[in-house]
Amino acid sequence: MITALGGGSGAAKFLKGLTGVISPSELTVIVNTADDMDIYGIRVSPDIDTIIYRLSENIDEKKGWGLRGDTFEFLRAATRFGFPAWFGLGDRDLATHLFRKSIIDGGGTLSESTASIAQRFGIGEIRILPMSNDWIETWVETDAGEMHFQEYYIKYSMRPTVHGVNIKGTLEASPAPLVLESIDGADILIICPSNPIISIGPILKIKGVRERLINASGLKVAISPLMRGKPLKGPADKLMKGIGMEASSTQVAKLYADFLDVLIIDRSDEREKAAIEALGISVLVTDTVIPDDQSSERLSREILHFIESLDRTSNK
Ligand code: FO1
Repeated sequence: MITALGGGSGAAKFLKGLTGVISPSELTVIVNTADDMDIYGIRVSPDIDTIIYRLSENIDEKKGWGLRGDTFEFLRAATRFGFPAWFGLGDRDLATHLFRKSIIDGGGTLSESTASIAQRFGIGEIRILPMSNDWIETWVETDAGEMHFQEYYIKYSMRPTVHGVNIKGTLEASPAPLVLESIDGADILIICPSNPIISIGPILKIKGVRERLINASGLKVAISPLMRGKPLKGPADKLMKGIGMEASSTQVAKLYADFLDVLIIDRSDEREKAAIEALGISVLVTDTVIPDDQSSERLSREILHFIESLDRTSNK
């Protein structure tokens, strides 16, 4: 059994390759929900949808989110009534959100709606678990005031300078069903190449998750989302620097050092290998750029082979 923890587009691309090299029924994904947001009276869950759309091959490849071929007529019509139009809610995507809303308004949970949506997109054999069914939202403090992460990321295109990140609701939130069990029961735990602050960070803040990871018997592996201090997409470096951290693979290793066994870094960060190994973490240096399914499958195959080589040496 493999349990992966991840967020949006980077995690989805990695997981798409992983499901090409292992049986999907062996995979559990614990997904970040701190990007969730209420808009037009609908609760959207971008990271869950991005993973389901990518794994079911319905993603809009160009954007990296939303449904392929989607249109935005609702959004255009909504502006007539003064609705905000900065969040690209597609017409087909809207059906997913309304279905999720119908389950939750009917007394169901985000876990149940996620399992049902995955089922209807034909990937029900993969267990996709929200990290929690409770309200959690990421807000960023910027020189333009405090705002929801999505507003910072989309409406203001990450232009405002970030001074702080508040992941609201994690203290009160409980792990969703099967989350802790899927950490305990995993042979391998993979931290996907997602933003360590707002995609992986919130999952690690959920009650019990971090200590289960520390005590889990499975091998814990992470893929750094940074190359020469930059992510392929998104604000990871801006947020890390905004809260006074270095934006580097070494810094990522330090954030996970209390549970991590292996960190996968890109060749462009090879010079950081020794500093990361000094933290007691094994390092695999390879090409972590995964623009398509075959490069993503190659990365997963390399990681699984590296893990087997570790097992062989450790069993000696
Ligand atoms: N990202 C954008 O850059 N612009 C958008 O308009 C946008 C709309 C959107 C709608 C639904 C959805 O599930 C995701 C969407 N995303 C958009 C991506 C989203 O902001 C990111 O995937 C995550 O929140 C960050 O990982």
